[in-house]
Amino acid sequence: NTQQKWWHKSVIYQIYPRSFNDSNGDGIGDLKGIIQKLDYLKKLGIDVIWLSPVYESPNVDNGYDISDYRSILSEYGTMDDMNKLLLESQERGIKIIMDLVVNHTSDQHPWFIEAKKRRGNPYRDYYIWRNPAADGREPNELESNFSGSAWEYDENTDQYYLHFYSRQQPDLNWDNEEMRNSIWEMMNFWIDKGISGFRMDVIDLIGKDPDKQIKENGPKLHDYLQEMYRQTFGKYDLLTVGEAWGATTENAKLYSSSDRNELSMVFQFEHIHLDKIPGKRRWDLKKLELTELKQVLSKWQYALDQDGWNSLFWNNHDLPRIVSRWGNDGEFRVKSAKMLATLLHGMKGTPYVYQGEEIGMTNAAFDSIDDYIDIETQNIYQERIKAGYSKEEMMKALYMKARDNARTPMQWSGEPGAGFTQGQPWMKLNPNYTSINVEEALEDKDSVFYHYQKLIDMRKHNKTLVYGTYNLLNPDDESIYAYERILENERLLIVCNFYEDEREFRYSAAEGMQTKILLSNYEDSSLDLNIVHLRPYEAVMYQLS
Ligand code: TEU
Ligand code: CA
Repeated sequence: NTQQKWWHKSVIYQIYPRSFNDSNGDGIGDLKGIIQKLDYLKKLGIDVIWLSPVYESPNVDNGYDISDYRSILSEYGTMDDMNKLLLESQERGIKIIMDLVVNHTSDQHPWFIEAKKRRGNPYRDYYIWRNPAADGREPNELESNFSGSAWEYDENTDQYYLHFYSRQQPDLNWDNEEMRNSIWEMMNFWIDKGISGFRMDVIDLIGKDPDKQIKENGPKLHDYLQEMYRQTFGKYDLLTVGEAWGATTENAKLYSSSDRNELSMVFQFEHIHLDKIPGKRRWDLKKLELTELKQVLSKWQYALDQDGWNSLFWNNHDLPRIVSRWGNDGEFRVKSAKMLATLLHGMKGTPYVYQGEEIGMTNAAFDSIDDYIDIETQNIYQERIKAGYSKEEMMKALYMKARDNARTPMQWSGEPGAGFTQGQPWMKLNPNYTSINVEEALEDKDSVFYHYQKLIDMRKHNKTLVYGTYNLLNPDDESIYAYERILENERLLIVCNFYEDEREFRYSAAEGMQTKILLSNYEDSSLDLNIVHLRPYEAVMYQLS
C-alpha cells in the first residue's frame, strides 16, 4: 500500500445507542449517555466511533428503518445533543462515523407516504412498484431477509412494492436519479456537520435488479458507488465501510482499491458463515472447524495485501458474541476473549470492536421467546414453529444466533440496571452483569479490557502491525492458529491455541533472531520457540528482529 491513510492505523468502536448508556432513566440508551462515556472510550484508546442509527424512526428494526435522515429520534435526544457529541468527541481526538441506511427507508418516511398516494405521484418512482402477477399474486419469488415474500401488496394503487427487510422498510429505487440526488444532499448535510465517514448498511443491495431476481452485487452497484464518491465524500479524507454480505475477495477489490474511487473497505462475512450448513439459512448450524477459519481469514489477508484494504471484526449488533462462539464463555471466558482479540488485532486491516466485546460480554440465552425483541428473531421463530420445528430446537438456534445476543444492555456495573439505567431497561439484561461488567474490569489489571487497551495502543506505534505482510503457518493444524506479519527486517509471530487443553507449537525460523514477547494472556509464556507448550487458549504475540 503506497498511500498511507489515517484509518489504516485506527481502531473503531461500534455503539448501538439503544443499549449503550441511558442518561435519564427511561430505560433507553441516548446521546447524553454516550457523551458521559467518552472518557471511558478514550481510556480504551479507540480512534473512531461508528454510531448505529440515531435518526427519526418508528423502530420496527431499531433505527434501521429511518423516517427522517436529518433529525434525531427524540428518545435519543436532539440535534443539539448530536452536535455536542461531535464536539466532545473531537476534543478527545475521537472521530465519528454515522450509519448510512439507504437501501430502504421506513414506510413512515415522507417519500413513501407520498409514493403510496397514487401511481402518478412524483415520489412514486423513489420506490420499486410492480403489477401483480396474472393470478393477482406477488410479481415473483423474491424473499425478504426477514422471512416471507419481499413483495407487499398495496390495495389502494393495486401494485406491490419491494422490501428486502420488513414490509415497513420499502426498498429505494436507485435507478431514479432524483432519488440519488436526494441521498447525496443528505450525506453532504452530515459531512458538513463534521462527521468522519459512513458505515453503509447492506450497500451491496443498491444495484438490485428485482425483475431478474438479483439482490446482491447488481449490475449498477459500482457505478452508483462511484457517483456517490464524486457527489459526496470523495472531496474529503473520510472513512467509508460498506456492509457487503455478498462480498468475495474479487469484488472486495472493486470496492476498496484506491484507484477505483469507491469505499475505504467493506465488511465481508465469510468467516461469520462457517457455522452455517452450506445452502441453508444461518439458523441451520454445523460444527466450527479451525482449519476453515484459517483458510477463510487467510484468503482475505492474502487477497487484499497489495490492493484494497480489510476490515477486521468478530462482532456487531447482528451477530452473537464471539466468546460464546469461537471461545469459551464459561471457565475460560477471560483467556479465550483475549486470545480471540489477539488473533484478530494481529492481522492486517482496520479492527472494529463492538460495545461490550472489550469486557468479554457473552450471549444472552433467554428462556422464553418473549424475551427476544428483534423482528428477525420473532419472524423466523413463528415461521419455523409453523413449519414443524420444535420449540427446543428453535430456542437452541436462537441462543446461538439471535441478533439480540449482541443487543442486551451494556454492562457497566453490578448494580441493579447494570449501571446502564436507573429505570427499567428496554430489553432484558444478561443476568451475568453482576460479575461481568466495566467496573470490575477496570479494577482488575488482568481483565479483557486492558488486553484490548494494549492491542489498540500497539497499532498506533507498530508499523509491522499496520503494514506487515501476513503469512499463515501450519494451515492443517486443527487447534493452533499461528501466523507471521513481516515488514522489512522485523517480524511478528502470533500464536493462538483455540482449545481448552495443552498443545504444542514449533517454530524453527527464529534462528539467530532476537525474540521478545509483546503481548500474552499468560504471565510466563515461553520464549523458546523451538517448542512452545501452549496452555488453554494461550495467545502470544512475539516480535523477532
Ligand atoms: O443487516 C443486514 C442483514 O442482512 C442482517 O440483518 C442479516 O439479515 C442478519 O443479521 C444475518 O442474517 C443490516 C443491519 O446491520 C441490520 O441491523 C438491519 O436489520 C438490516 O441491515 C436492515 O437495515
Ligand atoms: Ca434515555
